[in-house]
Amino acid sequence: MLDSSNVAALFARVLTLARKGWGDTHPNPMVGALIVEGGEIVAEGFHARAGSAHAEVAAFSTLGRKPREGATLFVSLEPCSTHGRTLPCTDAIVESGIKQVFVGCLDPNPDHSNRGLEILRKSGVSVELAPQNFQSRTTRLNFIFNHHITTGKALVALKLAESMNGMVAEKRGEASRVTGEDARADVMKWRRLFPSICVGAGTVLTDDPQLTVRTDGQSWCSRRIIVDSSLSTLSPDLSLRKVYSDEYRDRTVILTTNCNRGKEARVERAKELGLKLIQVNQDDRGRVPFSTLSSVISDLGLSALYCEGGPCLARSLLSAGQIDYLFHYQSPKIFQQVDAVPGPGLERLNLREPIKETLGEDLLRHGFL
Ligand code: AOF
Ligand code: ZN
Repeated sequence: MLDSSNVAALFARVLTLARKGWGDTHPNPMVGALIVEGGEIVAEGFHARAGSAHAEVAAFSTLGRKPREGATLFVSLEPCSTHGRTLPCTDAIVESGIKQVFVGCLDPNPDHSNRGLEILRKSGVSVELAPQNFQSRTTRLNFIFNHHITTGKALVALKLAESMNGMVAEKRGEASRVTGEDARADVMKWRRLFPSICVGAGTVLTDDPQLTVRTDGQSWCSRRIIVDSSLSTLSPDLSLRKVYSDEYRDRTVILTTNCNRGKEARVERAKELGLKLIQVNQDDRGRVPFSTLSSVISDLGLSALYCEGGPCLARSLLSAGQIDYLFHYQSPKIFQQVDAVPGPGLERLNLREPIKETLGEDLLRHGFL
């Protein structure tokens, strides 16, 4: 018999297994599963990418035989009950003969929610949901999937770091370090999770960022979206920016207006470089309307976008009501120079389901807007 401390430890383990799919499972959720026999874990699995085996099936195939009588399955998400890219996990569980299943949280997918539990129970399987605090943590892990599957829209997140007095840079036109080492490592973690990343033209001109993830000697790049209404980042007198010339240049998409007047040479340069341009109807100020961002991301087949500033992009997105999720890094530094650049005043924004973390000397609060 499993007591409550065993159950808690096994739930913690399935969550760790689920996280192995971090950033690789879109548009699917991260899911972990394990099989226990006689109080011991005998097999583990996780969902590695959409189209590949679901976590439960991965655990069964690691086991490589029928589970013994009295075996228990732990899975971080309610087992699916329909035929999607893969067969229903509820079938696999019933066929395996397992009679006890612990489930981390319900699947918000309207096709599955509660259905998986019902099917299992009707088939004589005892099903238990995790304690409420664990359900909340497990649900939160898949905040991108949850938003996408319930709204049908891509989740748009904004990341911005501000000094204690609400500045985003010490001096206009110069890249400055607002946060420390730990906060920057944290940004890498979120970049790795999101299937696409976005910056405005100003950031590309000033910082020439790569927007890649560099950890443990490995490098990785999501789809890079550059919002540049006038294609200023492709001005012929400008040296080629890294996002247009590095090894991941085919991952870069430039979002601009469909009005080519005055920027013919820049459009030509984009074509010569083989860069992908997405041209949308301009707004009354001749700019890319931010209301198009979420649908542009969805049209690219992506479920979420991580916007990394700068302050102009942040301000425009916030005032257009386009941000679903905010990552607000707060540094204890104070930028007092007269030419310090003020942020959009994130402090005043209330977040739903906020999470607060300490990262070295900085703070991060993140949550839904
Ligand atoms: C599970 N275990 O490991 C995952 C589940 O297209 P498919 O067949 O991959 O199905 C995707 C749906 O299945 C997805 O929307 C979500 O509801 C569920 N994901 N379910 O039992 C898993 N990844
Ligand atoms: Zn499944």
